[in-house]
Formats: sequence, structure tokens, C-alpha cells
Amino acid sequence: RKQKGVTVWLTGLSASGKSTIACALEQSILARGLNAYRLDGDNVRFGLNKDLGFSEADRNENIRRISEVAKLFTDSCCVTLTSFISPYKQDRDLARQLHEKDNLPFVEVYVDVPVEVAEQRDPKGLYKKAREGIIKEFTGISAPYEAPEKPEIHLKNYEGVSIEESAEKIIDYLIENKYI
Ligand code: GGZ
Repeated sequence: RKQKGVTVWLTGLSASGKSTIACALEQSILARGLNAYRLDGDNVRFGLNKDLGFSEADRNENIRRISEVAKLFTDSCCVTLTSFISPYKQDRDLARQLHEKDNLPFVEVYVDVPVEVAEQRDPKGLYKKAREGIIKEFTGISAPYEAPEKPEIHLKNYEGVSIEESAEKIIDYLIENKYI
């Protein structure tokens, strides 16, 4: 059976668990013998988008370029996993429209954790720096996060929910919809 492509678009606050879930998802998809690729800050913000910062305009452009790249990967029959905060609804909607225009499936996954929980985790100390004003325009503290209203999948990634459970929910959705 020929593999089809699908873009799985994870959105949520810093420290919500997007990248960790994407990693687990990638492993699970590769283990099924399917091709998967992860786009995240580590391979995009240091390369293609290294000219961009965190102003609203730069985030818009960051997400626009990532949407175009995700579309190309998915068009090549890859399961494309993106993990960016993507805080603006308009940017995520543009990503969706780009895919739908070319009949490519797009699955929006809201990795929902309250900002208090993300701030408590603070694995890189960024929330602390944001509170101290060292980092400006930090999402959830001094810059907005517009929660998705109708994501295909809404994960509450806290209070004892494991990464494996969250990844499993996405896998189940992809299987049910015959995307994998
Ligand atoms: C939010 C920031 C900021 C500001 C640096 N606001 O937890 P992380 O470190 O590894 O993930 C965050 C990442 C966000 O980049 P994205 O490309 O996903 O953002 S967006 O979709 O809004 O364009 C965080 C770090 O970069 N970071 N400064 N001011 N996150």
C-alpha cells in the first residue's frame, strides 16, 4: 500500500510538550514502516528561518514558511510533524488553507497545558527570564497565545497524562481517518 502524506500540526505553549510528543509520534510511525519527518525550532529556526525573531510579524513569517515546507514534505507522501508554538489563529488557518487548496490532509493538534503548568515545568528557565523582563514578548507571559477553537485533536497534556498516551491518541486518529 502506497503511503499517503499528512501534516500533523502541533500547537501550544513553550514547555507544553509538543516536541516530546512529536518525537514519540515519529518513533511510532517509523516503527510501522512509514516515513515521517519532524520540523521544529532546532532544524528550522537555526537554518531556513534564522533571520526571524519573535515579534508578531516574524512569527507570522516563521509559520508561513514552515507551512509551505510542511506542505512540500506532505506532498512527497511523508507524515510531517510540526512543533511550533504557532500562537496566532490566522497563521494556523493559513497553514490549513495552503494544504486544503492542494488536497493535502492537515490535522491540527492542540497541546493544551495551562500557562501555570508550563511555567512550573520551565525546563529551559525561559518563563523565569520572561517574568524578569529579560526575554520580551514571551508567549503566555507578555505575548498572546490564541487557543484553537476547533482543532482535530485536543490533548490535555498534564496531570498524569503520559507522552505515550498523547502520542497514541494522535496515532489512533490518523489510523481512523486512514492517513496512515
Ligand atoms: C516564545 C520563545 C521566545 C519568545 C525564545 N516566545 O520552549 P522552547 O523555547 O524550546 O520553544 C520556544 C521556541 C518558540 O519558537 P517557535 O518557532 O515555536 O515560535 S512561534 O511559533 O511563535 O514562531 C522557546 C523559544 O523558542 N523562545 N523566545 N519570546 N518562545
